[in-house]
Amino acid sequence: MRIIVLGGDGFCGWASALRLSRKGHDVYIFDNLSRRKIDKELNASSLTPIKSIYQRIKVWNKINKKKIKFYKIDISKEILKLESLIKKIRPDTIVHFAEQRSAPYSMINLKTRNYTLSNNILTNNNILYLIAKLKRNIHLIHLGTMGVYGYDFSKFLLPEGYYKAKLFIKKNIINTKILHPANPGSIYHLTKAQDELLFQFYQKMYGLKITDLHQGVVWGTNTKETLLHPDLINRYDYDGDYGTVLNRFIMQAALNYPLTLHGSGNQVRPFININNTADCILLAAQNKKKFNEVKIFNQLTETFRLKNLAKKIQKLTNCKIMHHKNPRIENENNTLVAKPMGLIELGLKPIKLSDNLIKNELAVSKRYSFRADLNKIRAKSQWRI
Ligand code: NAD
Ligand code: USQ
Repeated sequence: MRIIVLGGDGFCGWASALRLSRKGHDVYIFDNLSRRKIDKELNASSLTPIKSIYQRIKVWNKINKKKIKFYKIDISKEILKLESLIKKIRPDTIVHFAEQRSAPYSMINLKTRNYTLSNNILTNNNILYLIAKLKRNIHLIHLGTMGVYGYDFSKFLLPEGYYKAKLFIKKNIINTKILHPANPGSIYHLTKAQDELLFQFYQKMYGLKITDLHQGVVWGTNTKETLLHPDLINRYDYDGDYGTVLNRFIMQAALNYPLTLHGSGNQVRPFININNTADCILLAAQNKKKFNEVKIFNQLTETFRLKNLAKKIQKLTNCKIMHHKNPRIENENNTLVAKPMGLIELGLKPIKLSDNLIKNELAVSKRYSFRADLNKIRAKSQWRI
């Protein structure tokens, strides 16, 4: 297949692009390198020494039969360039990672709120519009988030996107199927909820084939492919704005920095390893089924209560755990029951967080600990205005 990977220079996109290429697909990466620019703006950088996109691709193309091509393009703005590239490449599938993905960054101030809103919604609308306009049978696979469900009322197994519902209107009952009510906890998560409506709209109006992957927090660094050469190393965010909780805890434990637990630590969150992210993208791309609605898969492999996650790492490393005043406005006592039903049906083999995998990640952090800036660890972005 010919597959365009939007946002293929990022953490999940790079790992997935290499997996698709190694499996024999023709891969075209589109990215505006905004994530690297935000690193400069925040004066932060990946713990691992990631190479430029040009060097990464040069090395990959030397060691792999299938070559990857890179185009620098802003999907939210350069619509004419996007259209001509899609016409030229004639992709079977477009995988869409190209959004501002940090909840804390989206809450720093009005400028980052507005940037996140416009960037994320416009990238989606542009790509959906062009697929509809060009009338090509292109499968759009979008990276969404488990966070659209919210974390307030999942006592029962979460459905994959939709509920069968009875709507009570006075004495009448309407039997129907509805999207799970959106319950975002940050401006970033809100853009993913808005994305869901865009997908419903374009599917209903123009019959587009769309898969929306509701992914949990991704952890880990390298994949089978990024390990093939040091210049292919994947990004490792650890700073207070972009680092996600499990990778941050592992990095902190490796550097003897007390783990930064927000509030009570009773929050439960969904998790998935970066290797499984790449697996899910491949499975979704190879899914030949026709669907008459937007297909939603919950892309997680397990859930953890954060304080238990911290204790698991403490048991291995003897690190300290520190409860910080929670910088976010969030329910600190939620329940969450979720499983990747659809992806398992497609063939996903879940990777679970084991002591050995934690030790591997600790080793990555220790190896690059000399690059860490400890002043960047504390979360600074505040949800309160
Ligand atoms: P990332 O920031 O590392 O990668 C995103 C990439 O998209 C970057 O390379 C960035 O430069 C590019 N990009 C952003 N806006 C663009 C635009 N307008 N035009 C072209 N390129 C643009 O993020 P990630 O962690 O790889 O996440 C990828 C996707 O997966 C995001 O949509 C995110 O919401 C979703 N996701 C990530 C996680 C996670 O834990 N990392 C979890 C669930 C869902
Ligand atoms: N947290 C801590 N300590 C930290 C960092 C975070 O206790 O040092 C807590 C947060 O308060 C929150 C939880 O850990 O309760 C998760 O935070 P996170 O930063 O790991 O993840 P989140 O902000 O939810 O966002 C990440 C990705 C986002 C993706 C989302 C999946 O950045 O792109 O959509 O995970 S989900 O969580 O399912 O919404």
